[in-house]
Amino acid sequence: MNKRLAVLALGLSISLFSCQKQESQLSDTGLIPLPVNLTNGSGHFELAETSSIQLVGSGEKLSFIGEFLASKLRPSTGFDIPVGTDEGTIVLELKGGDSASEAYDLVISEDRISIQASSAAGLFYGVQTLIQAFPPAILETSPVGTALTVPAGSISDSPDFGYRGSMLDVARHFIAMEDVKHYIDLMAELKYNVLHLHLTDDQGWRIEIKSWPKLAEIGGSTEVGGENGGFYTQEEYTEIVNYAADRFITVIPEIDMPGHTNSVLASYGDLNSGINLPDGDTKTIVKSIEKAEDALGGSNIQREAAELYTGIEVGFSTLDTDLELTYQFVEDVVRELTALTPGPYFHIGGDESHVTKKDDYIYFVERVQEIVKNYGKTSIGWDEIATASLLKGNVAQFWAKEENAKLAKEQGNQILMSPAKRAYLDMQYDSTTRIGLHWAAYIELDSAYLWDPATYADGIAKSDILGVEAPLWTETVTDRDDMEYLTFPRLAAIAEVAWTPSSLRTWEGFQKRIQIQGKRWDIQGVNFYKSPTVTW
Ligand code: TNX
Repeated sequence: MNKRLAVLALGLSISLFSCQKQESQLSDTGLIPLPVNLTNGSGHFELAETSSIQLVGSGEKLSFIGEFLASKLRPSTGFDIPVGTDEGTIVLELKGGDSASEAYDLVISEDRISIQASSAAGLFYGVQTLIQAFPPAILETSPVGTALTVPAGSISDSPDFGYRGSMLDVARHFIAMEDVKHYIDLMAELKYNVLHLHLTDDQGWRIEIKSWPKLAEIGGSTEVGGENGGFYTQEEYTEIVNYAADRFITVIPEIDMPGHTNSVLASYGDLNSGINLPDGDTKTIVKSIEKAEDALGGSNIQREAAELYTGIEVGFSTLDTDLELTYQFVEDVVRELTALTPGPYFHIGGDESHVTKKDDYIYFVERVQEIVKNYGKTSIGWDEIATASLLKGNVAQFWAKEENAKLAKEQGNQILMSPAKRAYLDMQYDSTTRIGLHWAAYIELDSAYLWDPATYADGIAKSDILGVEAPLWTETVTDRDDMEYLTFPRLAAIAEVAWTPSSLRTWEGFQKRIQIQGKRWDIQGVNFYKSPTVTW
């Protein structure tokens, strides 16, 4: 053997040897949220021309999940990956048992992968974990030409909180249906199960209401900054609800009231008891009718529509809580929207009603809760609603005031945790972030990750908590790029806060795994923030 050949052979054997030694472990594949139990095995499973998916059990959802997995494995492998009931190499089994459980078991051996769950949701989460356990290249949209393998091992997993949500404010800037679907896909990968749509605010009304058509036509016509806005027809809303449901995500619609209602008051003058005085910019000031009458010497004030509002101030508008028509309006909206919404919840807003008198606010919230209940749904509202007397089972969404969370707890109601200082996706990462607000905090990735819902608020224990939700307010968010930039990677951090018990979570562990998640987002073209707290 000549010298060059010998060196080459040596090099080859070293690299072969190190290849074997470095075979990655299941625990190193960058799983987010971190599974509760994971055991590494030896060897790996490799996708091949002969790979197929076998469905065991029954139901429409089962075949959807099988096809969903196949659709993720086909493009990058170029293999057929048929789905059926014949014996296959990847077995998805829907067992009998607790259909409310979101748990799953995933076992990967050299020649077979098995995912078992007693609910379709659990099976879907097992599938999401399996996809993450492959190298990021599995997400490529054309054949990669290299072996795609997953390390052997087993996982037994279930979530810490049953409500794992994110909110999109589609009111300040309208978010097109295709972008909402895209967001749902990215949420599903992280095992979120609730999408809260903030459908209305001062700057826009985004859902068609057939009995009050001007809400969408006029109230939906603009957005922050004065561009054209938009709204979802009832058919489009249903399409979003169904798209989310296929991915085991429940949509919760929010109609924010009695404050944050300028778009309503601009659509129907009959609902507007204030006089609206533009104060030099586009801001509308609403005053009570009595005050206006006083000021004008008791003359009869004509109700007239407010001006559309395109700024970002909060807290200046209110529905008239003494006006019967207000409750007719609320009931019509609740009736139409609950009929389109299969999930158990209806969000009534209730935040920052700074120009509603306290007693009026309480009266309004209590009356609206009854309306929602009459249509078979449970109300959720921002934490201020706990100043009213809450119906049994209703939920207060904590965002700012611990006193309000405590009021809810004292009434025996549960709390949804969205502390603005940790979970608000619209907060800037630091003072240089090109978009976002910072009234609550700057939220770097570690800050979004390093908190525990069960100890965050004094006096609020784990048993008081329904779950966790990360809201994206969109005052500064104008398109998909902006949405992705503020949301990722923090949405992954909050996913783990909601899914993985805090005793199992470490920042160092998350740092390593999120780096791999970044490779997945790169392949998917997601414009995520390259936080300096991570080596990407
Ligand atoms: C507060 S959070 C609001 C929203 C704003 C958000 C901006 C809450 C219930 N109300 O109206 O969009 O701050 O961060």
